[in-house]
Amino acid sequence: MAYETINVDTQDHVCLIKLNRPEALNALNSVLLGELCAALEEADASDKVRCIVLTGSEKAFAAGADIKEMSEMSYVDVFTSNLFADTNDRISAIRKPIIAAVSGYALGGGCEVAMMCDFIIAAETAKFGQPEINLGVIAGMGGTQRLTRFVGKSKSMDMNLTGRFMTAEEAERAGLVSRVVPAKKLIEEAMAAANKIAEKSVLTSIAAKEAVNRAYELPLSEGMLFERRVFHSMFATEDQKEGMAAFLEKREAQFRDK
Ligand code: CO8
Repeated sequence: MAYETINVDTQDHVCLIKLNRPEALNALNSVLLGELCAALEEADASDKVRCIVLTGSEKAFAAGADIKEMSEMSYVDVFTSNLFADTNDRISAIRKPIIAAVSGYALGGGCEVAMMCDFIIAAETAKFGQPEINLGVIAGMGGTQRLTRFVGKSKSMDMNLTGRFMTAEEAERAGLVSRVVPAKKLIEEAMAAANKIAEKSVLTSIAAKEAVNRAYELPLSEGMLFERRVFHSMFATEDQKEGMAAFLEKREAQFRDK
């Protein structure tokens, strides 16, 4: 499909989606959000794609929701359209792993979209923030919820109340990002991680993602039960037989997603 505000490039088993509104630092307008969700859903449904990488430009992953588009909306407009609910629901429903590769600004909705991905690899230049408070609003798509789960109450309050930006180093220390890499190596490192994931069975990638995400929804005993049941179910797959046989035979496993 041809898109206006994103570029999509599938290499081997990895789909690289690049946000592309350079004139507005990749601000998330309704066209971009619709295209992003459609591209993610297309990758999720593809037999070829086994992992997705989402990135922006060197200067900005995304500088937030498009303020120009929102500024004149009324309460009735945003309430009746349930603004941004659809984006959250559609991105959260993607089953294959998504890595956010963040360089430059990831602010407001940009930080929130990055947090909807499964993990974040940040360039040294990355800056994360929830500056909505400066605009007379609060975060609307996870900035008070997901960020708090990542970094804890104190730092989340600091970010949401002051609107200050966090460096990549601080974000790694706080547990928001999984690793920080030199800016020039960001895509290379994210693609290498995605290719590593793409070597596994899609069945186990999806199962692992579902199980980790349950940790945010369930009490420990229920989460442990969910994990154990999913673990048990893996023994019904050919890939479990192949993975364990390959280990014992000292060879690389050839997973077939069965
Ligand atoms: N919306 C619309 N346009 C933007 C945005 C934005 N969020 N951010 C930057 N731009 C535009 C600027 O207006 C400017 O356009 P123009 O050249 O036509 O004037 C262009 O991008 C370049 O920006 P700057 O000149 O400001 O670049 P600087 O390098 O000087 O500053 C900053 C970069 C610090 C990132 C600055 O642009 C900035 O503060 N941007 C706004 C950040 C912000 O407040 N983000 C939060 C937005 S609200 C939000 O995200 C609500 C989330 C709700 C859920 C969303 C779900 C998707």
